[in-house]
Amino acid sequence: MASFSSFCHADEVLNLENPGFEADRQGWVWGKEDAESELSRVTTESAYKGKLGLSVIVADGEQAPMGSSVLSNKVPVEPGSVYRLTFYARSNEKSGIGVMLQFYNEGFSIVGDAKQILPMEVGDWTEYKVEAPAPANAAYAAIFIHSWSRNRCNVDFDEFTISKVTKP
Ligand SMILES: [Ca+2]
Repeated sequence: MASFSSFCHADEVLNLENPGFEADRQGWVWGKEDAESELSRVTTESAYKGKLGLSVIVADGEQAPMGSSVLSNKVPVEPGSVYRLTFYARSNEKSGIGVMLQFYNEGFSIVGDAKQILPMEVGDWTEYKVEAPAPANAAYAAIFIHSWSRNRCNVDFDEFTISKVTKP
């Protein structure tokens, strides 16, 4: 059954599709308004590693009341286990945006989340980490990259991971 050695304490990296945007938008789902307004785009200028990364730009006065929204594919999780989201982000302007580790049940309804809100200041590439236990009714986890309505935003993202944290 378990092929995992009990002596192995390495965290288990889950199978996110296209976590560094090297395959453009493959595996990620754009919210309707974001797709229409092109707030989030895969560009060469927003790469931290490889050739491509995700750029989220919301200008002052942008007509995007829902804000930007990009969702990863859903990966299976085990209730009670702790999961860690990591990613790199660079804020080119003061920006109102956050990244969520979301948990879903078997019916794909959200049953919990943990947020990393980026500091509202200009900053170079920084690694961010968020950890949370999967709720008792969780079946999947996904990453949601979301700016708030009418907040100005200019942030680059790359190199997302979700890992199952193995406590020694
Ligand atoms: Ca990349």
